[in-house]
Amino acid sequence: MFILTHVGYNRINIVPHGNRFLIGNGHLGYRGTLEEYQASESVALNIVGAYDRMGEKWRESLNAPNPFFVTLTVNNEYCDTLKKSPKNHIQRLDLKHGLFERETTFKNALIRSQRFVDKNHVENLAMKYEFTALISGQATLRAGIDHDVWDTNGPHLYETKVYMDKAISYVGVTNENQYLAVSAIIQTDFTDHPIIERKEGKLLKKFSLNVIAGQTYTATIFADVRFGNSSHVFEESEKGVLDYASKSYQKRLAEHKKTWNGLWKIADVKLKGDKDADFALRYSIYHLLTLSPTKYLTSIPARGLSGQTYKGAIFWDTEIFMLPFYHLTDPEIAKNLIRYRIKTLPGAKHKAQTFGYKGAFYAWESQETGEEACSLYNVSDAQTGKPIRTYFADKQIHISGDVALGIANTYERTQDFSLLLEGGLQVLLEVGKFYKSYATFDSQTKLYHLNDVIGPDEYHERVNDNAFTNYLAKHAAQLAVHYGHLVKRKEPKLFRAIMKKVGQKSLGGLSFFADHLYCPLPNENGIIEQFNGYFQKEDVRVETVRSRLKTANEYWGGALGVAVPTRVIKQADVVTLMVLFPDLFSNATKKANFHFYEPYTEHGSSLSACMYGLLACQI
Ligand code: IFM
Repeated sequence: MFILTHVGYNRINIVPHGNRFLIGNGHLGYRGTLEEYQASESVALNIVGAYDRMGEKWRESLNAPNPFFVTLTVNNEYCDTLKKSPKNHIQRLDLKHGLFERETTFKNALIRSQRFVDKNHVENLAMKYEFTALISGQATLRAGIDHDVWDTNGPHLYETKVYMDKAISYVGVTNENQYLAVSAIIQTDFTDHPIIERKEGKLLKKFSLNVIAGQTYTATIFADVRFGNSSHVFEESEKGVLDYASKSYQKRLAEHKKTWNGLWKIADVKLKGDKDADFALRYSIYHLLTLSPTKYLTSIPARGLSGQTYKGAIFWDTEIFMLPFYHLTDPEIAKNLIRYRIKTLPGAKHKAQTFGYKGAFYAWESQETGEEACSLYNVSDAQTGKPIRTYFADKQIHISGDVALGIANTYERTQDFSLLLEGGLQVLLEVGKFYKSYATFDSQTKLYHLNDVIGPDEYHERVNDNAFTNYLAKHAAQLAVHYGHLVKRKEPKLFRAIMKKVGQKSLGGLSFFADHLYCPLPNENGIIEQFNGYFQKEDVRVETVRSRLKTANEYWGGALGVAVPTRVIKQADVVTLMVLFPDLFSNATKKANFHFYEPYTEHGSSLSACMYGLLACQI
């Protein structure tokens, strides 16, 4: 099954359906909203790699003005879900072809629309909007660009110019002096003498037409979105939309579908015997296919292309949770995701320096340059609204190891040696250097420790020797040594040049570090302690901790959260370690840890159940 369908209309679904019916092409994401929706309904056309900061607020990804805004009245009766309850409503997402469709019946008209974000032309999107008159009379259709954009921490865009020529275009400048241009061409199959209307943040063409009951009228909209540091983005966008609209909607759609068919030929997985699981898996694959960046050197934000939640930033989610999919389906995409980390190495080095360390400390939340985008006060108190200091940016040091693992796994999958030569090895060495500089050496035991960290379980901050982090850091240092020797053997001259860049004479120091970094072993019950002192925490289960909440949205972590004094954890931690390094642990150890940690796990992140699932499969 490739179709997600929802029948019936309820305003309660406006926001969740925006996410569920999302379409995208790795560069642009368009939420599954209806044409009559506006900022208050969280309409968003999200652009990957485009960010802006408004004043002291969080720097976040940009939502572009919406080129698919359409409203309709027939005989002065609104055909608009926000103003009139529809008689019927069906919304569909065709996963096979990245297509959104709606069909809504009002008293006076039946509206059908279909849209796609073009997989072959990443700056373009197209929509066919048609209505069948159910009564003869007078219709008014308004279509165009809605530039009253929904922002979490905006406003980000200030109008610099609007153009009304062959195309209608809106050009805005951001707080950071970047330009964003959206151009749209509206073609209709009815007599077309529109009036230009500018009101309430919209740039519209108003079409008035006499309609006959039973007849269908179609408007096709082609759009182009550009972002860049010069106002020339307008010319690019105008030219872009003219080129794009030079082929018919059907032709563009056919080409788009062909590309999607090709992607599914490689990526589809069928589960026999469980229809729901089969669909859920396919639905996840669909989202991964909408996310692959093909043209620009960007990566994949944690919330995909759905909007500004998590600031459009890139987390460890990409390397650990998504990259394996691209290894299997599209190694070129996988390599680009790695190249993004190579490109952002200067940001990681800068962060390490800022925090007083050496090497590369990757941003917990990374944007286009790799500078840290994670705020020091990332959550707020549910009762008082006051900001709570979180240490994600400062202490979640496993991010650098996640990047290192991503590089090594991608190299192993692709055997593309250029990845190592063109920055991959340098990143590995800088990551090793970072961990060594972070670690404390105990001269009595001759062991290194990684103190004051946060593991994947974010509820326990500033802990010592988090097992996941230590094993990963050890492995990262081993990778640097291993690939260092490989490059030295194959390309000695280049190896010397890379070592010079990193400021290291030999691999001996990293090798010693890897051999002497403390990694906790299973105890007599086969359990690896999540961090030093975890077993001493209060032994209560998730439900008990939940019952202690005073407010529904209260944060369980931070300094005072309900989970902090207990064994209750946010997400898979030791379990993730075992999934990533399956050969290091026996099946009995995996089983013991699965059963030990699961009752303590809140699964407060979508990164949790999947790891338990994977470990269950291994077991
Ligand atoms: O990276 C995750 C983190 O592990 C848990 N909080 C949300 C982040 C983004 O998905």
